[in-house]
Amino acid sequence: MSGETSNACANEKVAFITGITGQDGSYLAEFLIEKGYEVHGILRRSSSFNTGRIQHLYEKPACHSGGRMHLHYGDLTDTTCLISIISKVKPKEIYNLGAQSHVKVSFELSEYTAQVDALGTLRLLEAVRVARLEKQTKIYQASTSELYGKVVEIPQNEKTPFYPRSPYACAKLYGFWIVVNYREAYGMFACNGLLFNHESPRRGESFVTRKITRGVAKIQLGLLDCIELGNLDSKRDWGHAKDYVEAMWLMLQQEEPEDFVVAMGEAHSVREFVEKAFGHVGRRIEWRGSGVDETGHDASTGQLLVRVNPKYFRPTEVDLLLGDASKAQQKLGWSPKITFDQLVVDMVDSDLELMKKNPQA
Ligand code: NDP
Ligand code: GDR
Repeated sequence: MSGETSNACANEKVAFITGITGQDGSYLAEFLIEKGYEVHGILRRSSSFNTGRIQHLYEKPACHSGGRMHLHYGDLTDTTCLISIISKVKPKEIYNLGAQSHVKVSFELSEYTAQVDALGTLRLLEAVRVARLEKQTKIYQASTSELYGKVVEIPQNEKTPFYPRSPYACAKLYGFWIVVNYREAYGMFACNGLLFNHESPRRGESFVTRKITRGVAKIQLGLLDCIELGNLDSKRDWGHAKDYVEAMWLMLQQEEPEDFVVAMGEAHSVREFVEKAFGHVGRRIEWRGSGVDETGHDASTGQLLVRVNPKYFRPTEVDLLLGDASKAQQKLGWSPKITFDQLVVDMVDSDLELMKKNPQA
């Protein structure tokens, strides 16, 4: 933990990441350090360690002792700390990835989600203004395909109208528009990345892809009987987080601030993800029943592997997300390197390795 002040002047490569301890923040920190940046991030106070995803960076002398990575206690609900850190660090680039990012949880924690995801974005923009950095600091806002919500048009691009379907998406809608407003009102270089779902072995355990790959690994090792899931029919455009953090950086390297969709351009159902993940360990799923009574079985042995549990259903669901990333491909020169099939394999293999080392994980 470091409260050290940056020695770098405003012209050097200095980045500030909110959400550095999360999936994307950890990959982005790696990516930026690799590019020679000094990276600062905020760390939330918690009763147990929450630095698991960046521990390897923190322990690397080149990143830490060499002054390449600095963590500051902070929170997007605390204006004073944001002003203080930003004034001190004077980042050239800010990546606002910090959020209560779980859609289902946002129905239970709706006000808190708005505090962090909506007002947190406003606090950050204001902190940049208070520090008088609005003309020199570029800002990336983690916007989301969840803004499209109820299907209005397929595929979804930068011009598709929004129809949010959760407190999370409504909070992120405010974040999107306040970024656009500050860009227009104060000439700030602020961009929204409309990123579709992206996953990895570092994905939080309660998101559906990771829940499935952990479940497959545990079942294979005899540590679990069956995976309980919610809506198997919803479709997502899933990519790999490693590819998506590059798009964030590219947005801030442009001459003009603009908003971009980042997606693979293919949609797969949750059911299909389950089939691919079990397929990778040599098991074919046979589906029986329908709706809340649907179950998935090993086609050879009949063993029950998947069961629907309505407790995982959402009050309002997003049925289909499919992105059109043509603008990012043309203007940023961005294209994904990791396919959907490779993503599934990466996650299952990683969870198998993890569970073998530590069955309690
Ligand atoms: P994670 O849930 O993995 O990480 C969220 C990060 O935000 C964590 O570092 C978390 O800290 C931090 N955080 C939570 N609450 C606060 C707070 N009050 N103040 C400061 N930081 C906070 O999310 P991802 O890495 O997957 O996503 C990154 C961002 O991108 C999020 O804003 C998400 O909404 C958005 N997004 C994600 C997509 C995806 O598919 N992954 C797609 C589109 C957008 P801690 O570790 O302490 O919990
Ligand atoms: P999402 O991701 O809501 O798209 O938000 P999540 O993995 O939670 O859900 C994807 C779809 O799977 C269905 N589903 C389940 N989901 C979870 N979590 N658990 C289950 O057991 C389950 N069973 C079925 C869901 O109903 C849904 O349709 C993610 C987050 O990263 C957001 O922060 C981000 O903005 C969006 O992706 C783009």
